[in-house]
Amino acid sequence: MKRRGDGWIFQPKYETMSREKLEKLQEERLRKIVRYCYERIPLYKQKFKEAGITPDDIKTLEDLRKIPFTVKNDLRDAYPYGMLATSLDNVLELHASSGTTGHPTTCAYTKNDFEVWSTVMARIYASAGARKGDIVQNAYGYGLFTGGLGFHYGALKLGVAVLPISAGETERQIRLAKEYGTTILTCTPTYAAHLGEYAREKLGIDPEKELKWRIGLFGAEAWSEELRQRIEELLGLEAFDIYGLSEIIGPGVSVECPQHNGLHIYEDHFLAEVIVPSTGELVNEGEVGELVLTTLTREATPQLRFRTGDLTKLTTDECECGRTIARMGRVIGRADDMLKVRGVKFWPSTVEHALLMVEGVSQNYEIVIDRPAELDVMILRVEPRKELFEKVGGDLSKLEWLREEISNSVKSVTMVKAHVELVPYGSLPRSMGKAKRVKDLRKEG
Ligand code: DLL
Repeated sequence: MKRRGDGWIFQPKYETMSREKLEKLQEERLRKIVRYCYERIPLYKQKFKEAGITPDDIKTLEDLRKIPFTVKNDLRDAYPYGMLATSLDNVLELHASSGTTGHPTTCAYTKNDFEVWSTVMARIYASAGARKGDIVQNAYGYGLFTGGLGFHYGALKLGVAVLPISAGETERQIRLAKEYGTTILTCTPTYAAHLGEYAREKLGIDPEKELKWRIGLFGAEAWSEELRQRIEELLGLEAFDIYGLSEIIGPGVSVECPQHNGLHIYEDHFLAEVIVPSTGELVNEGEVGELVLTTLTREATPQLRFRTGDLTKLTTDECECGRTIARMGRVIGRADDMLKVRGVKFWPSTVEHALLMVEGVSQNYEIVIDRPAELDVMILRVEPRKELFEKVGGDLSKLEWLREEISNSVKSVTMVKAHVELVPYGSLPRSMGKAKRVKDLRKEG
């Protein structure tokens, strides 16, 4: 995949302002939002009281550290309207984020929140090189999931056409992509890979030659650099990593520029810190920890020091694209998704990295952790690439060498010896949204 590098900057005023000016702006906004939250949301008043502080104690960016963290459970306890900072008359849209546990939290938007959301999403499209004349095929799910509407509003703001197809109906996705000549694909990375496979294998369409997709904006789940390469090969487009979460804004917190060297955070709206999860202390710049975000401009459901659970690192080093805003690294995973097998800790994305480094392995895999007796076992079910599977006539016993290579790669990267099972190409479930690749049978009893 050739990098095109034609990304541009939608709002240079905010994306390239000097760090000094930016910090001044953040400080002003911080003082304002802190008072706003304190006066309007009982939970914050109570947290401030417990910490022995008032909004007057928060004057500089350093003072932020005095504010207690907000965690997902705070939002769940306040469901449905306890975290709302404005009266319902000012709310234009409500989203309920269900998360994996099923306890919902509310994310609400005022008119101004829409303006912010659509603007940061327009910045994201521009960063990847979207221009008037482009057509976005928005294959994120529409509905309470924030992906579909977030990408929709951003396209409208930028003035590019959007095909609101939502997730699923894979054959129709490819057909419409061809008929309408859509140029930008937005969906989860897992679904992007599936679309590529499906087009090639079921419909005999080579997306690189027969479709016009040139940009992909993929996020909502952790994915590896190796998967990016696979997707770019399968679809013939340039793939950008985009990050966000419902509680903060939806998609729109950060995105890669054409340098593909970290995701630029829109720091005029979202103040980022990285902490050691166990102690809450700040890590040094460049060290991995849990991302904590404060919304500087959100009106309906603002958050102070919200613990995202996502592990990443931050850098404020200058980027060649000209943006001065900080960059976060690709998200490794969520603190609560970390796997612990026989005492060794690692993330599913590390397993993906180890798997996809092996030539001949497809991006379709499943991680099963079990404890049949005393010891944990990690079983990896992996599909070989289609060409290879067909070459051996579907006889997986002829791919013993591949099984061994996978096992060695995973062992050297995670330090855990996995039991690798090769399974027929096409046999594992394909996902249209956020993939569930890990089955921890220890937890299921
Ligand atoms: O997934 C927002 C989004 C939609 C982002 C579309 C990008 C594209 P939630 O459903 O609230 O919101 O889930 C948020 O998803 O805390 C991360 O754990 C994970 N996540 C989101 N983007 C990425 C990414 C949307 N680029 C949760 N890499 C977050 C890794 C991601 N994980």
